[in-house]
Amino acid sequence: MTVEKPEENVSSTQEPDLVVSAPSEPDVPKSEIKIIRRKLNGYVGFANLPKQWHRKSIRRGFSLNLMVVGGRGLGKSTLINTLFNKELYPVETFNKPEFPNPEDPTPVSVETVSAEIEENNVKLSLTVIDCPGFGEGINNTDSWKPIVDEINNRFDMYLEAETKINRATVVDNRVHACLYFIEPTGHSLKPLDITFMKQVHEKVNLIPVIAKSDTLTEKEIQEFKQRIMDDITNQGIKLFTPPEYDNDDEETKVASREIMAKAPFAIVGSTNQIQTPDGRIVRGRSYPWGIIEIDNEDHCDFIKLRQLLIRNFMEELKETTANVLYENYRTSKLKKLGIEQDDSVFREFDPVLKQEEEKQLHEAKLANMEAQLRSIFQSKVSKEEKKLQETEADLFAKHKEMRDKLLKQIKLLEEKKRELEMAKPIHHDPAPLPSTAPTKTRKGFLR
Ligand SMILES: Nc1nc2c(ncn2[C@@H]2O[C@H](COP(=O)(O)OP(=O)(O)OP(=O)(O)O)[C@@H](O)[C@H]2O)c(=O)[nH]1
Ligand SMILES: [Mg+2]
Repeated sequence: MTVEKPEENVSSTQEPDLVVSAPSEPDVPKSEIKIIRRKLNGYVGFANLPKQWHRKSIRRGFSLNLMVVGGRGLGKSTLINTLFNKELYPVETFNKPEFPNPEDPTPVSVETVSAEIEENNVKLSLTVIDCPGFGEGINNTDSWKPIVDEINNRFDMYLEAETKINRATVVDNRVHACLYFIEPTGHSLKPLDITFMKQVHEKVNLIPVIAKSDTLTEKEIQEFKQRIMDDITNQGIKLFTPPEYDNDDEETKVASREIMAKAPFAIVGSTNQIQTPDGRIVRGRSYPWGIIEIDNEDHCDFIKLRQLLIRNFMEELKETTANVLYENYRTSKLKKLGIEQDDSVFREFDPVLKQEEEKQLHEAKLANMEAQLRSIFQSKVSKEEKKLQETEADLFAKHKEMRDKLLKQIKLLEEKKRELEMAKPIHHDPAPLPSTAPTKTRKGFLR
């Protein structure tokens, strides 16, 4: 077993890019927060991450889905064979009529070829999506439709797989790049070229190439390229452009600009090995006037196209497909289905705002509690009041009853008294009654 030796000298030999944010001060705007780059005191281990990534990538392997579109016999299959240095397509031109009958065109179809290729233990699972029949009819106005359908279907399949509960086995069948073959007429783009590119440029990484550029002179190629690019710009057609990152070194930036300066790539395809006059064995095409070398940058743009597709930007092609093209498709598709995203859910977390929200929530809760208590108190008070009123009425009734009773008794007693006085016999009393006021009164009373 091999044990990786910790690179103890990391801190002394190179400065790891550890980014530490200064403790955040509440009133300092984000842009003014200082970023401090610190040297590590010892080996931590994350410098090993690229190695881990590398091992994982090797284990998993890579994949690319490449679409080729262009008129019949423009060298699409040959270019694929040349790019991957493998006979993915048996070149079977002999069986095909040179000039297909435009009266009876075969409808545009989609043919897929897959191959597992390996280079220095790195596996690439390659899928080539060919669209035979494109541009072969008299009326080609709808030639692009089956191709756009194919791109959309692949997006739909991915969207469906992605929305399933089990997403462990989502296979990426999306089209990562589309090589569009322009006929080497030397004039300018045809209406079908423009229509096709306009239909697909927002769904796929579009890479136009000038097919069989060995049929044009160097000067013709330059002029043709210029006219094509003018048309592309005027029509607002977007071509794949590798993104530039701030931390890219100058060399990478220059290389990427050099590659893109060659668009549309003037290519020549051939898997034939031929011998040059100086004795070298090269892939190329031989003519009475000389040899065109495929892998020679002075002869054609094949090398630059290969750098773009395979050596430098394959991952960028896939990332742009996933993060830009597919995302746009997905958003507009879901919108059409009436599914809108509630962005407030993803609102950035702001502690001040959060605190304010919590305060408001708390205050509302308090107010609610207060209202509840007040209503309970009110109902208790009115209950007591009612009770008191009832007792008062009761007392009043009792009082009235007693008074009535008493009045009745008084009446009875007075009546009895009168009766008694009436019943008293009248006789002359020899002793005269004292002449006092009460007697007078009594006399009067009796009268
Ligand atoms: N001069 C020249 N001929 C080429 C080039 N590439 C391919 N050819 C030839 O063109 C013919 C057609 O090539 P293919 O690769 O079969 O073309 P294709 O576009 O796949 O054709 P279809 O699949 O029928 O549409 C073959 O005879 C090739 O040898 C090239 O760059 N220059
Ligand atoms: Mg072919």
